[in-house]
Amino acid sequence: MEEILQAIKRSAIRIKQAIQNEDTGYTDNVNQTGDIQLKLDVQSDLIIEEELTKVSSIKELVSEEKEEIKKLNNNGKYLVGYDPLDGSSLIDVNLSVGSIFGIYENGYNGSDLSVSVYVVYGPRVELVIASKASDEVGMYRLLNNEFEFIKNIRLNEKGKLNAPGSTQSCWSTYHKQMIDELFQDGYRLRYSGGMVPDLHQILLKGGGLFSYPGTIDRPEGKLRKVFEVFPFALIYEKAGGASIDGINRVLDSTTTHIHGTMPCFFGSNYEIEYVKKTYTKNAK
Ligand code: P6P
Repeated sequence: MEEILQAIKRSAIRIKQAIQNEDTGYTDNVNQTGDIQLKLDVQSDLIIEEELTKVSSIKELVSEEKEEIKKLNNNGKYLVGYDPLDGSSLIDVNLSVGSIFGIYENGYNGSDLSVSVYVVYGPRVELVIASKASDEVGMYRLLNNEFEFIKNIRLNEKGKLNAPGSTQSCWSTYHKQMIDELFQDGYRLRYSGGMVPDLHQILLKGGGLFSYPGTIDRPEGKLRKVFEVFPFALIYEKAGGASIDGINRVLDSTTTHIHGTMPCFFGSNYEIEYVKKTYTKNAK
């Protein structure tokens, strides 16, 4: 596992340099999710693949930017799913973006997730790691080209931030009422459209709620289970919070398609209980 974490750190340093120096233009390609790929999407994916390919304990890789699974070592123990540059369309307006990694064993269900890592490329480059085997969520910062440990992250039981994603005109009536009630309760709107910085902010500011629900236009939501939702669910649970699909625990969800999506809520316990109560009451 340590070899994988070192490869992720090398990738992050290279991606940071690419973001700062390379072309932010679009390619002519569309990825699995229907997003037009930025040259930086492709380059970040290549960097990660190159670095992870050096690690003999990895059995296979699957990228949000590629349809197929890439087999590496038959005797490898780990399966790595990753989103190389999440929110990349924000780069050309100079907002923060991130890379997300889920390190799985035996399969890609929520219960198979062993370690989560994300990197946020902002004014500073920071990396957060959570493991199924530990209750600590470690935050590291890139200083003099090395990731140095800064602190362990803990969520408060109740927070102050509200990050409501997806198309508001397609929300259910009860979801809209729930979000509005949080704002009436004094929560602050914090939403950039970048999952990694938005979730990083809630973690570091003590808590709140990030939501990307199922909607009329996208009943299964938009965020990808293997590359985005499961990794952040482990991090939020280990930081003392929770993650559900509205009713059920995200990490109890199974994966039928590697690029599958699911509605998701991440937050402090108070807010997640509030979501669960609202959705349970309104379940059909
Ligand atoms: P919306 C970025 O494209 C992304 O995949 C996540 O990083 C982000 O949370 C979400 O989409 C934003 O989606 O529909 O709120 O603009």
